[in-house]
Amino acid sequence: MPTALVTGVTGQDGSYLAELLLKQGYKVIGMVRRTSTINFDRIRHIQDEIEIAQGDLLDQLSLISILQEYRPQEVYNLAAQSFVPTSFSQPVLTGEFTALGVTRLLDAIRIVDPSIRFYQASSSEMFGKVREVPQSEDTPFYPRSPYGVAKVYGHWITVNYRESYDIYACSGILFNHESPRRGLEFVTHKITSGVARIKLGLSKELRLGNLDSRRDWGYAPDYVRAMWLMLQQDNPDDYVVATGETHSVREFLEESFGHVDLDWQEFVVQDDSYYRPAEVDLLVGDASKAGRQLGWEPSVSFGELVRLMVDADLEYWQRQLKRDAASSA
Ligand code: NAP
Ligand code: F7E
Repeated sequence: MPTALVTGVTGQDGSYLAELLLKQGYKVIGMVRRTSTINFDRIRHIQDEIEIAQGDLLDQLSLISILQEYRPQEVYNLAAQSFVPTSFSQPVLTGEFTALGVTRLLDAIRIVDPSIRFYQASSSEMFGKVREVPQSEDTPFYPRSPYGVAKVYGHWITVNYRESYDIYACSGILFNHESPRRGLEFVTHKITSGVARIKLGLSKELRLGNLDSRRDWGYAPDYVRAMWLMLQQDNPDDYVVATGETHSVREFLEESFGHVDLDWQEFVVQDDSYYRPAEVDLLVGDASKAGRQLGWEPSVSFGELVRLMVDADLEYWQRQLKRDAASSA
């Protein structure tokens, strides 16, 4: 039974990847950092099937110890400070987690067992002010946030360890991918949760920033499959993972409010506080290399993604309402 270590297992992608690896017959070690309150909401259903290991990307010795204890064959580095606005307010901490954390983990691999296969969660945010449309593995980077800058560092240090130490290290340049497990602060889940609350009479408005920016939005479970495929090839390489379609935040609003027969313009309030110091205006990926070499393709369309997220939020808030009614009865 192969062993895989997943950092960031409590996050959106970590939880879906852990499920996929369990299905493939792996022993899964999920690395979690110590918090005063346990935050296992996304992995509660598989908590008994995976092993939890305490570690932190800020602490090199904890990474070395985990590798020595569990001897994984594959390491997926999904942990990061992943919210772009927080990277503007906490740029140094973002660099520590999202940039230097990658070096700490790669160096732990080099010291403990350089035959470990390594996946780095790189991001389309590295393309930032895009140099070409669509963006592929050959598009030059121009990050527009401390998060994007940190991810560029993480990407190149992964390439550097591959070339310097012959480590099987891959960088997956993933475009935005979403699901009902997406953090509530990201625009897609903020919108679909807002739509559900408005439909059920729990909210009256939804405050948002820039509605013009365009993203290439896919479905997270599809994207973790690409991560796994990258580590099953003969040679390590870097891949763009995307749907190839781009939509504006405004189109996301039209689709999600439309799904519950509401007009978004009656509820959305534009709020300057959600604008960023520098914006990424347009992202759309060319995933043809992943298609050719990994046999990967997305399975969920933009419309399906929006509808499944709205439906999941409607179900969630209906359940909360029933619970509240039962407890007050
Ligand atoms: P997420 O939901 O924000 O999860 C991030 C994970 O990182 C959480 O489990 C978090 O743990 C953990 N973490 C943060 N700092 C840590 C530290 N110092 N030590 C150990 N763990 C730490 O992110 P996601 O959407 O699943 O994304 C996964 C990865 O892909 C991230 O690296 C992200 O930057 C990258 N990415 C995401 C997308 C996307 O569209 N989702 C696209 C491209 C790249 P806690 O639960 O303790 O906070
Ligand atoms: O913003 C606009 C905002 O925060 C998308 C992360 O997973 O994907 C994610 O980064 C767009 C931006 O995602 C609000 O200005 C408008 O243009 O959902 P987001 P992101 O910044 O694209 C990449 C690939 C990652 O790697 C990151 O880790 O939506 N927007 N109004 C808003 N965004 C938010 N969050 N909240 C608003 O109210």
